[in-house]
Amino acid sequence: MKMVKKNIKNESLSILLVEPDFPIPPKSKNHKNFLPIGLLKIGAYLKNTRRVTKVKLVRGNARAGFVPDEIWITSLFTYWSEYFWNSVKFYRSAYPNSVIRAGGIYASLHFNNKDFKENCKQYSVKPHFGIYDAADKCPPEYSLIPPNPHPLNYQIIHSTRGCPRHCKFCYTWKLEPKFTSKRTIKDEICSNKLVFYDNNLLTNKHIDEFLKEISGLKYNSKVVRCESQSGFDGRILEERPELAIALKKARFDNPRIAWDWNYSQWKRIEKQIHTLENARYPAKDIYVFMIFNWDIPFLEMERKRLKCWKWKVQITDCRYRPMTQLYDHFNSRSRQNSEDYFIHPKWSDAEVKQFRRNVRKQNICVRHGFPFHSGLLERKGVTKKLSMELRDLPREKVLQKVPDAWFPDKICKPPTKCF
Ligand code: B12
Ligand code: SF4
Repeated sequence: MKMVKKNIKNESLSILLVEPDFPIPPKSKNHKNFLPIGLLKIGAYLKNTRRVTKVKLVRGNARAGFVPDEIWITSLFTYWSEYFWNSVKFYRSAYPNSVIRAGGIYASLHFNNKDFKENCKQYSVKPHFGIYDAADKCPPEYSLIPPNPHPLNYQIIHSTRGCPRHCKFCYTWKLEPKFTSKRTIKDEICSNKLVFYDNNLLTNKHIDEFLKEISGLKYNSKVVRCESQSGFDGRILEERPELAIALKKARFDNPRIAWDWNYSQWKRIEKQIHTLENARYPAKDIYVFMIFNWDIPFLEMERKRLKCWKWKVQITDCRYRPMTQLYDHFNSRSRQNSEDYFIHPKWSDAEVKQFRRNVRKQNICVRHGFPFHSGLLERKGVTKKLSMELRDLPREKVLQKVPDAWFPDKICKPPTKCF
């Protein structure tokens, strides 16, 4: 690839921001889990830069309608690298003379990787490592997002960057080596719903005054509600149970904690759940993150699942992929092998899928307060009356009436045999 034309200092610039065509269902594009928030911050920064006269965001691979001087492509999960490279190829061929810059999670985690560097050279891409400091300070420019398929009814906040802990399966402390905390966010508020993308919110150095500020925040004369996409650090909740009450007062919904390690830790997890319950969070609104397809084998994970059933809390199952895994063609409906997606040496494809199914069915039971799950009944749509009748029947009777009834309270190995 020949060298691209260099921009001359003081020349005005038009910039295209690109979110690759990640496998996000179109209807979820504006969902709180899938917003190219890094690009929105960069967009805000560029719009305030005098030399930049035009900034446009494209989601996917499509021509811009003008020839951009620079194209800034973001990246996300390492196992979505192929979508990133497809965008690079598309934009390099559409605009052979534009400068292409790349950043985001995959570009940062593979920044020093030989293949990554060679590909950057081949397509004449300038990679960037980690946070883009000047942009990170800017509130995201939400106006860059078209209001389709539905308008945004939330805003994303980072109150901290980095994490003081160094868990071995986590890359946050590599991506964000510097730990920073904000004391206040009141000047950033532009919505009644705040979604926090902090890695570990409770480690905010000013957490007490921070939560106090949020509990008093209003937007358009209405209170704000909050959610943290990452879990609350259970060790901090154990040491400072009053923080659970402060979170509730700050109107944090659906609190999540993590149980990434062994079954033997259940007493601590139980205590953390009780701390949240004591702060008036109903058990079914509490979520426990669990990493699976990892060092802890299937049967131990099942024992962890049974504990969550006993506590009547929901599970957020997180399938592990190592950083070196550059693709993920996981399909819950078919039999697959390690060529399709990463399968941990202690796990099998059938176990990965069985565990996921068990968690999904169990979560439905927890949410609806039902003692068993049935796909047949779910498809038919059960009347309230029948569901109340079935709820009170002994197990054998339920199985006579509902042959596919699945009870969460037993270890359930693949394929479907339970013992
Ligand atoms: C919030 C979050 C989520 C949210 C939202 C994700 C999202 N859309 O960003 C949700 C809940 C959906 C999520 C889910 C998962 N997540 Co997550 N998540 C995060 C978290 C905590 C923050 C991401 C964030 O703040 N983005 C916000 C923006 C501002 O940051 P940014 O995109 O990096 O952009 C900045 C820079 O990168 C740079 N930049 C970005 N683009 C560009 C482009 C150019 C040209 C330049 C110059 C600069 C630049 O500038 C920006 C401003 O500073 C990160 C940890 C982290 N600290 O990154 C983990 C993280 C990304 N998640 C991770 C994982 C593993 C997951 C899950 C797979 C967990 C699981 N097993 O279920 C799932 C995946 C679900 C799926 N659909 O596949 C891993 C990814 C590891 C990997 N291999 O890629 C991370 C790194 C955490 C970890 N455990 O190490 N996650
Ligand atoms: S506490 Fe959470 S965010 Fe921090 S290193 Fe561990 S897993 Fe990552």
